[in-house]
Amino acid sequence: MPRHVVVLTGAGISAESGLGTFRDAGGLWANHRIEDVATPEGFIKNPQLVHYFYNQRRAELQRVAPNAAHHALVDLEAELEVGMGGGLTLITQNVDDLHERAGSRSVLHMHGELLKARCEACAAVFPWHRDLGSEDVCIACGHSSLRPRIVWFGEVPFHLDAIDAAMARADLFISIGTSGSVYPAAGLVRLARTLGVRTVELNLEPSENHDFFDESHQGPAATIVPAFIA
Ligand code: BJW
Repeated sequence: MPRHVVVLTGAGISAESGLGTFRDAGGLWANHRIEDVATPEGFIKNPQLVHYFYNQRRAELQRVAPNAAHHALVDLEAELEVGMGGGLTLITQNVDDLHERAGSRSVLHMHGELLKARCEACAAVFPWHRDLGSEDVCIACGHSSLRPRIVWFGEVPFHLDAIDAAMARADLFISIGTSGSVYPAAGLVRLARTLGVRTVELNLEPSENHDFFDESHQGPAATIVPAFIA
């Protein structure tokens, strides 16, 4: 029985809650150009469009709830801590807060969080209270340069040191609901293999990294995650 488990989640775990993924048919990238809404250059070019995109996604987030896959990870966390004297490190690429709402206590949001904003002038981070626009002023320094606290392409993801530390002590790595197409997250399975860690993929279909996993289960997350963890 593993004691230290690292779980990496992607958009697929929130799909059955009602949030769209990125690369599936009809996903977010089917309707939006990545360069326009998910790069620093896009934000410089048209901040109102980027704010609109994230304001819409925040509105969607208010209408959804965690599903059985999010809840199963809470159970796993409790089981590892109480029963095994180990722990779970939950790394998510998702910017939604469904893991927290399910009850996960410690979540590493490597691509940022929809419900936070950051000042470009002084880097202060604020909880989101209402929709943002280009005219919004940073409370801490008075500059009007608030941006979503999201990691866009070309920016360095958050929590990389904590992720490396967790991988170094892991004895099981589980990847859930991610296409394995965005780095450095997509490289974690290869790191796990290098470290001799057992690797498991739980996804609707084989991901781009499918061949690197020791074990793979295909199906909707709300079904296969609770089944795997039980
Ligand atoms: C279900 C399901 C169900 C559906 N049940 N499953 C060439 C080679 C290597 C790297 C690069 C390269 N060129 C450029 C790069 C770097 C770049 C990158 O990786 N580009 C690739 C496109 C190649 N990466 C970056 O720029 C990153 N930064 C970086 O590298 O910094 C340099 C650095 C790193 C480390 C140290 C020092 C320096 C930053 C990446 C930022 C990604 N940001 C986004 C958008 C922002 C967040 C937001 O707006 O929400 O993050 S992109 C988007 O993709 C989002 C996601 O988090 C991310 C991953 O997507 P995810 O979660 O995998 O979703 P999908 O849609 O792709 O897949 C869903 C999966 O679920 C599918 O497989 C379905 O089958 C499945 N599914 N329903 C179970 N019900």
